[in-house]
Amino acid sequence: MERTLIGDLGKHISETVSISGWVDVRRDQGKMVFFDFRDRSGFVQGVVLPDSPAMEAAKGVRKEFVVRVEGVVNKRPEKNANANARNGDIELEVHSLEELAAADPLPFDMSLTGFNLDLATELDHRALVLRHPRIQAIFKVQAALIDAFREFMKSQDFFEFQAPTITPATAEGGAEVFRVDYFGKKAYLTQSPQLYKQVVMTAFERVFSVNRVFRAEPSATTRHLTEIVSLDAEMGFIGSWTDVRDMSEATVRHILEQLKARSSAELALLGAELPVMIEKTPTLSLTEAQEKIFAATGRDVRGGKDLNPEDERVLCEIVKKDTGSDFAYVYGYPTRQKPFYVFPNSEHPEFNEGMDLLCRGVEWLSGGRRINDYGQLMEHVRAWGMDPEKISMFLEAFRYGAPPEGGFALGAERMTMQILGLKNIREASMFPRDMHRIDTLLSAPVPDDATDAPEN
Ligand code: AMO
Repeated sequence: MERTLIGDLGKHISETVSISGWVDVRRDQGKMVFFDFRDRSGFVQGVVLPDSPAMEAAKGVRKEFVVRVEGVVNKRPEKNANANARNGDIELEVHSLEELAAADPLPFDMSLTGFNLDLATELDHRALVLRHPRIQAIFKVQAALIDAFREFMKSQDFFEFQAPTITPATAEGGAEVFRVDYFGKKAYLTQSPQLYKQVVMTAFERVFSVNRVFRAEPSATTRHLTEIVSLDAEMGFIGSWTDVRDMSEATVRHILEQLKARSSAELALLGAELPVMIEKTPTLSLTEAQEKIFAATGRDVRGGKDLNPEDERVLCEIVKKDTGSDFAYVYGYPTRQKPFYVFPNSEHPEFNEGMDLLCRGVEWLSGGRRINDYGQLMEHVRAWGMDPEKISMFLEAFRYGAPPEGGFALGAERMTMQILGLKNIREASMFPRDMHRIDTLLSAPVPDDATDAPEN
């Protein structure tokens, strides 16, 4: 008999069906055995009656056994129906139960209500924990978020390209970079597709990419990973950096709208509330932001090069109180603090036309206008002490005519974490990499002959 998905059983009342899935729960009640079966589409209760030919098999089946079950879909009597559960009004009367795979006893409680692990245990057991609906909900929301990004970019005529991971130079500068031994030569894992998206923009005008990028963050914070999914965009023929801001705002707005439309069940399961984006997201210069923080807290951060995490948190609170917005743009950072490609303001070249988007106290996005004039770019390359040879491909694109342009990047895990109110960004990464973990803890013994043990 062909497999019916559990989520579709409601359409098969009084029919004999075959389902396949896992045993989520097993309850023995007198001479009857009750199960909750689970597949990718949902849950259903199954009952094995005392005289059922499946009783013998049912006795040997425990949680997480993989089974094929045949039975009749019955409406549950009114008094036994559970209006809050999907399929709560039906039940499968089991006639045959075939074991497809056995399972060891679970190392912890995986039930809907009893599941409550600390983060370290959760990550140590990611392979198993991924089966839990709460954990699945996190990654379903993340997948919907990435889909929505892609769709919006395409709707705005952006071209998707694949950026390389192994690069000859670092785009973002700084020491936070993983070195690769590339046939005896030095190379790096990409920190950002920045230089590539700019190059591709000079041919395709509007481009985007969904990539993995790597940051050798030497600290263990709740908002940093060493491997992240970066949602990148770059666009030519802008009039001002505000065109980039507006495009990024429209992108985030679309993502939020799509999550509201498509992910309401997951958001409800996780008790998450989408952040509020008002009609025009407040935009402050760094100087204005610092003034506001000083006025509200008495903490004098004026003249600082950047906002620290505490400043970002306070600023978001101020903006929320004043405008109702959970979002705020901050622009105009000191030129020398940022990468060489960022465009300096024409009137005040000591400040650039780069921006960040903050939400609920955390940075979601960076971007802004870039230098497109070849001469100016070369001046910055020299002033930033970079080797033009190493970025010769990038420079060539600008030497032969590039329009005024800008772009932005969103961190998928940061967004997921903030939207869902997760306490730690590791919860928003299916297989998080941080200073101490590559699936298993790095302190775990490494075989003596391992030549590729991580150094970072
Ligand atoms: P930036 O370095 O700010 O900008 O990165 C863009 C966004 O990526 C996310 N992010 C991180 N998330 C988790 N852990 C990390 N270690 C981490 N680092 C960054 C954040 C951040 O806002 N080339 C520029 C983008 C541009 O100008 O287009 C860049 O990479 O959400």
